[in-house]
This record gives sequence, structure tokens and C-alpha cells, in this order.
Amino acid sequence: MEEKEKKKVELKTINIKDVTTCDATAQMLRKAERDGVETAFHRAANMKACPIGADSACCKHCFMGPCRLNPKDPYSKVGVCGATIDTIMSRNFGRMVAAGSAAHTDHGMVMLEIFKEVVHGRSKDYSIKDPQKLEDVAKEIGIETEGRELKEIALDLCEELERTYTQVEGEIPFAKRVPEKTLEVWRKYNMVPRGAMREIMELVHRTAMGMDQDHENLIHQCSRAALADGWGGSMVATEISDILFGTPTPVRAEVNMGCLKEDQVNIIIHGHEPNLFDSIIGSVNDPSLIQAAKDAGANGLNLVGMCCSGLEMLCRHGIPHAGNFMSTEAILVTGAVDAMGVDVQCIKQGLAEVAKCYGTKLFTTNPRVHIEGAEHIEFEEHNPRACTDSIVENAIVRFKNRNMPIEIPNIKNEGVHGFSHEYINYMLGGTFRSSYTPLNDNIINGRIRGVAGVVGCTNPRVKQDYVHVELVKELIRNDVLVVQTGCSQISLAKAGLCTPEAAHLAGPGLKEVCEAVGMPPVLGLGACVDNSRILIACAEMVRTGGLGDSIADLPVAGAAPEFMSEKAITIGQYFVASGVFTVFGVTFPIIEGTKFHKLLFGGLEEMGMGKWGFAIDPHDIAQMMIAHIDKKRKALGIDKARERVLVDMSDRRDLEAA
Ligand code: NFS
Ligand code: SF4
Repeated sequence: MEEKEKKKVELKTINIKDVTTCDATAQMLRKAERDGVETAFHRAANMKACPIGADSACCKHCFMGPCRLNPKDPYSKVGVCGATIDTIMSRNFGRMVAAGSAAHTDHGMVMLEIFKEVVHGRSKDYSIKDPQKLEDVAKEIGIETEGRELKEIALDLCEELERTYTQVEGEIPFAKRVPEKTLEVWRKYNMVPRGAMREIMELVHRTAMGMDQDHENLIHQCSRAALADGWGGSMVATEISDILFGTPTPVRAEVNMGCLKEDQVNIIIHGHEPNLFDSIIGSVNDPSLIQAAKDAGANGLNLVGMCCSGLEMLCRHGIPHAGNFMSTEAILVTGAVDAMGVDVQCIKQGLAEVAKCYGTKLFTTNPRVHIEGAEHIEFEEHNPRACTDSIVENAIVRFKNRNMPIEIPNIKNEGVHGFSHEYINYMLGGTFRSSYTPLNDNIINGRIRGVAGVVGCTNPRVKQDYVHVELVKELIRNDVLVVQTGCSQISLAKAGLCTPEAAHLAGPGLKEVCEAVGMPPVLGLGACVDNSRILIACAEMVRTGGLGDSIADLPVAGAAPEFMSEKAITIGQYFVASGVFTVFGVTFPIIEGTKFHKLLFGGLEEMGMGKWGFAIDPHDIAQMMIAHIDKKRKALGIDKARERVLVDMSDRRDLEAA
């Protein structure tokens, strides 16, 4: 009792208006406080981030330490082994990259395994939904497709793509997609990835005590392991998921907590791999389970996604999405969630406690992820429905036994999602001449100033959704076309910017293009692994011509303004290594002014890559990105075109006003 009272005192310390701009989440945080339930928002307020760790100034790579250096005076001390601040920070950075790369590549490998099972005819539960994509991808990496059976091509594709993970020598297959000039830079610094397993292994090895103690040397392996994710693991995950579950095309769908239905059995799938979600779609459409729900007094089964799992199915099938990372605990506070099934990545342990408070059944399904206090129903690739049917059955039981008041925020936002790079191609070019030429032309003539990728997590250390939304608004207002993935896409969807109607918020040039094509100024591409779609789009822009020879020449920039995950660091590093200026918010785990900081924030650019940037305020981030885009426009000699367009635009407005 005493302990509970103490908790309540702590709960008072958050000011809900300061921690989120998501109205549904705010409503649920108020309810949580009334109910005496805590969330990551409350814990963040009560857990001050360690200032030494935040700057990456500590090392625990051996037990002569752990050693802590002084972030305020980083060169005043070294570790017991003599490691300098640059060594310590770069090794920590490398370990983050290794972890993030491992996450995406493990996910990609699972997709490839399923694909193999399907191709060998050993899986009846999945099938090839996009044979055209299968052929296209095969052709692109040099597999003969002419006159061959799909199965033969598919077998070759499996074998070839497996090299992405396992090969010990030579370049990964998707290196073939990289523009030659970008590849040259990678080759110069020995950064073209071999198999991801090889690269991650080497990176973990090199970041151990007594290993690579030169941050300039180590950054090459950081880049190589990161590229093994972006152009490897993540790209395979995306391409194989498209082949198995369908390539996204624009689909209207609803997001936010109002997607829950009080009179139905609500089931949430949260995590990352599309196979679990795909199987549960089958379960909720099973007539016998629908009948069971009706027998329990429900008006049906309501399946809703969250985080990246949710994005996989929002973009492919228009399945409603209830919210991003910082809303996963909050949604349980509705009391309306009968079951939540999770697989891998970004699953807060705190969910178990909140679920317990509201009688929601929390199920882990993946052998890699068990949570104390959650029930585990293992998802087996050979019998996926056993797991997902069981989740549905359990949800029905919970629905029948609901015994507490339910409060569902009455907020839903509609938008259009599912812009694969193939669709962007088609959308802009039309059926007969599908290509990136119109995009490049519009960039060259200045209607579109450049392209920005705004991606990544939400983080309780900054106001949820606020930074994403403000940043994107400012970018489109300045004629920058925005592409999105991950939790950021949901932030913007909730803010109503993923609709063609949002074009009125865009600058005159971008607005004109959006209206002509009927597209939103903010294009949602999918989950975090689908950042690979952005890489492919960048490569296509280079190949189409007129915007330079390498990705580093393009007037593009990226941002993860509310990041929290190691995976985001890896994504940032593969974008930077690919040639993109990438700005992070919240905090950056490297001390400003150190040699390693200078390397990341400038040196890499001098070597022909992109570079990192950091700012907390969304308007600062936007200005940095726009300045970079303008710098690239100038280098390409297309800055004048834009000035002309702007004159044209204001002239036109003057004319209209007259
Ligand atoms: Ni990306 Fe997806 Fe969200 Fe961040 Fe987590 S769900 S892989 S890591 S929090 S965007
Ligand atoms: Fe300290 Fe060096 Fe050991 Fe790190 S590796 S804990 S800096 S002695």
C-alpha cells in the first residue's frame, strides 16, 4: 500500500500536454493516472537519462573497468586500458550498429526461410502473391528469367539472396542496385558488404577490448555492417515480403485508437514480421471463429495493427492501425483490447504489467521473445494458424469476461498509404512510361525542391508526434516531397497529412505536382525495413539522370527526429554511408567537438558519403535539411530553375489577386 502511494506521487509529475500531442494517447494517459497505472511516459519522467551514457562516454567492454570518462572534458582521461574518448564512443557506436543490423537481417532471414519453404512446396499457408515482382527482382540481380518456369527462377532467387547473409567473400547481390559512383566510394574504403553474418561478426569482434582503436578505421566496418542491413537484410525483408504478401499500392485506411470497437472482440498485433499478421488475417476471417465471437455476444472480430507489424498490413491491405511505439501501453488502458499478440522488436516489457491491470491477454509468439508475465504461444511456420487461432479464441474468452468500464478515444484519421517505390514509378510516369523521369524533371524545374525521408520511432524524452509533424509540415511548406516509414508515418497519418487533400499545406510547386497526380505531399512507404524502398528510389533517381552520378549528389535528406532504437542508428549510418545527409533528434550519443564527432558530422562527407546532423527542434531540423537540399541543387546547377519557378508562382498569385 505504501509503495502504491509512493507510485501515485511520482505519477503526478508528468504534465500530459508536455509529453504527447496525440490526443488519444493523452486521453489514455489521464485514464491511466486515474487508474493508478504507469507507462513509459511516467517512467521516463522518473528516470533521468544517465548523462555519461547519453554521451557514450562510458565503456564496459572489459572488467578492468567499467570506465567512465568526463563528457564535459572528454580528453582529460582515458580508460584503464588507455582507450580514448574517440575509441570508446566509436566502439559503442559500432555495437549499436551491429545490434540494429542484426535485428533487420534476422528479420530478413526469416522472410527468406518462409520463401524457401513456399518455393519448395513445403508450406501450404503462404504463397507467392506477386510473381511479377519475383521476376523483376531476379532479373535485376542477374538471374536468367526468359522462358523459365517461375519455380526455377524462384529457386535461383533463394540461393542468390541467401548470400546476403552467409557469403564470406564477394559483394552482396543488391550491390548491383547501387549507382556505380556510390559503389566506387564504398570500394575505395572497403565498405561493400559481404554477408551480413560476416560483417556483424567482424564488427562485434573489432569493438571488443584491445581491438580496433582507431575510430577512422572502425567507421569503415560500422558502415559496412550498416550497409549489409540497408542494401542487404532490410532490402531482402522488403522484397521477399512483397513477393509473399503483395507489393503495396495506395490504399485508404484508418489510423488511431478510434479503430477499436467497443462491441467487437479487439485484437492487436504489434511487432515486426508480417507472417504472424498475415496468418491472423486468416484467423479473423474464419467463419467458425466469427461465429464463436457472435456466440460470445460480440458483433465480430476486429483486427488492428500497431508499430511496424501494423504498417506492413496497413500498407498492403488497408488494415486499420491503432498507433505508434509510444501508444502501445496507452491503448491497453482503454480496457477494450481483448488480446495483444507480439512477435519481435520494440515490445516494451511494461506492456505485461499494463495488460495485467486491464485483463488484456498478452501473447508472445516468437521463440526469440518471451516476456515474464505474458503467455507464450509459439508461432510455427508450418502451422501458423494454430497460434493465431488460439490468440483469437483467447480474445473471445476475454471479451465474454470483460468486467471493467471501457473508454475508447473517439478519434480516427483517414489517409492513403502503401506507396512502394514501384508504385511511385507508376504513379508519376503512368502505365505506358512508368519511370522516375517526371520526379526528376519536377526536381530539376524546381517545383519539387528535393525529397526528404522522415522516419523512425517515438521517444518519451520528447513530445510524442510533435517533432515528426512539425518537421514534415515545414518541409512540405518548402516544396520538399516527404517519404515516410515506421512510427513516423503513423504520427503524420494521425495528423491527417497522408491525404491528397493535405496538398494545400504544401508550397506552391509541390502542391501543383500533388494536385496533378492526385497524391498526398507525404508518402507512406511502410515499416522500418521498408527504408530500403527509399534507397531503391534514390538509386532510381540517379539512374534516371539529370541529378548527378551518385546518391551523394541528390537533393535529398533524411531525419529520425524522435528516435530511440539502436536500429535507427544503423539506418542512419547506412543512409549516411549511401550518401544522404541524415539528421537525428532527441539526443546524439557522441560528444560534440571530439574527433569522432567531426568524422561523423563532416569527415564522411568529404570522403564522398553523406553526413550526420543533429538538432532537437523540428524547425531547426527542417532548416538544416532544406539548406542541404539547396546546397545540392546549387552543385547540380539547378538552383536557378527554382528561383525562376518561385518568381513564376508569385507572379501567378499576383495575377490571380489582380
Ligand atoms: Ni523502427 Fe519498427 Fe517504431 Fe522505431 Fe520500433 S516499431 S523498426 S524501431 S519504434 S520506428
Ligand atoms: Fe575500460 Fe578499456 Fe576495459 Fe573499456 S576496454 S572497460 S575503457 S579498460
